Amino acid sequence: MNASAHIEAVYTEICRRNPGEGEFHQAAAEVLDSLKPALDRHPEYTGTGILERLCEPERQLIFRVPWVDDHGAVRVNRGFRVEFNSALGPYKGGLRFHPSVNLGIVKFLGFEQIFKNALTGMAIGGGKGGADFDPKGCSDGEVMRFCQSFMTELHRHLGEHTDVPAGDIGVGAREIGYLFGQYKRITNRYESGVLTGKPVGWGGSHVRTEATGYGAVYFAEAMLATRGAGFEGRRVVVSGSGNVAVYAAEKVHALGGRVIACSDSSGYLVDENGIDLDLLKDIKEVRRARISAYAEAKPTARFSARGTVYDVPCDIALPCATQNELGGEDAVALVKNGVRAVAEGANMPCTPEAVAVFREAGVLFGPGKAANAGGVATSALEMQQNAARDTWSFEATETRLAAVMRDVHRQCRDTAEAYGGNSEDYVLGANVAGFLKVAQAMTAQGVI
Ligand code: NDP
Ligand code: 2IT
Repeated sequence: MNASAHIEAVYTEICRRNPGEGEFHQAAAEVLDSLKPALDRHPEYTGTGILERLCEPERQLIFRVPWVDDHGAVRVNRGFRVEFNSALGPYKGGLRFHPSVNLGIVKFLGFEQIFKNALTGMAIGGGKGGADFDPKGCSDGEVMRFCQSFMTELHRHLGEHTDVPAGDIGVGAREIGYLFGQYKRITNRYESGVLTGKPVGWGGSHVRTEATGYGAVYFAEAMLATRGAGFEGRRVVVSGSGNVAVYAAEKVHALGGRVIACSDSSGYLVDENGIDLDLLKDIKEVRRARISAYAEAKPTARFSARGTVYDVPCDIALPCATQNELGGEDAVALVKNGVRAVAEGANMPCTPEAVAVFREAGVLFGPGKAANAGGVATSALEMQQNAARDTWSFEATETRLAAVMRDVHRQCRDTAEAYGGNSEDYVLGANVAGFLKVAQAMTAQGVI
């Protein structure tokens, strides 16, 4: 079978075998569409079921999570962990707590994670998990009881050499703390490396909180540098106002750019003076409130519940909220307003239509599996520190993160050049570079 027919057959089988999992189909199509030149050059991967095995998770767990709310009512959520691929190391990837979570979303995230983790050059496989639990409006006690129930089931599948979760949407240091406490209690083991994103002070790594956002900006900086440009004096729009968005904005400001807009699921905020990050952090991290509170506190800012953050003219856009949040029309608006670069801090925030618009217009586009790899890379640095019972300084850790992001950027360009002839095709470069590392390891480990 030739490469195109093979890819087509694998994709058809994914859709047949995983009905209704639209996000997983989308993520798989995005990777498969890039792989023809890799399969043409490596025919050995066509006859050995590499693609078929890559697209079928090694293990998928779905479990009941019962918990008692503050009114004494029993609530039931659904928990997931998809252990997708362990060719390069223990399953590694975050947990997402959001009402929209379902198996297809966890699978798309786990699939992306395989290639992202490969690009980091660290010894980590791919996995993802979560629950359709909505922490918004829950008390700390409710979140703790939920996390304890979630871990009561999940603990048997985890381990520092087996599967190492971390945060994602709705899961930050508070949740990781509760999850770790319950794991320790059930197993009677202080196994630091079983979860990453722990608070600094008892096993967490400096820079993990900042890493995804900082890393996305380093990646965008590297892309811009290839065209002799940078962040200095640039108008930047960031979507979301969570962990990734806030620290992306912080690094943009450190590099001399100005973040003039951000958002949450209730609307978007424009502050032409540059978003005041101390105020934003207080609203989102301390008060856990909505961004509309920012406009109430700052008369220079404007909050809008209608339209999107991408309507705001900018030079650089950093989508840092969630999947498929930036569609074709948003991309057209960005291009019309002169956007030069887009780097995905979130996982798959740009729809295929949006990516096509950027490609057509020659806009630099950094796909999430490359641009947001700094978070999981720093998780791997946390695992290294835990294994050595060591703590590195903020500066030393950030230097490592910056080096990883430069290397991911270089791999994307070199691979895109070698397999497609256009070094600016970061989508092709990221997909092929990640795929080749995993395929080599899978081949060496036999049919498993
Ligand atoms: P947070 O929960 O800290 O923040 C998420 C932000 O996105 C919030 O502002 C939230 O708004 C917004 N958002 C979430 N879901 C939706 C939705 N359905 N519609 C509109 N807005 C939404 O999550 P993170 O910052 O950690 O994650 C953001 C993205 O980055 C995700 O795609 C995640 O997978 C990805 N990522 C995260 C990494 C990490 O280290 N945390 C690493 C790599 C990627 P609201 O509060 O109103 O819900
Ligand atoms: O999407 C991601 O890379 C994450 N949510 C971080 C995963 C991790 O293990 O740090």
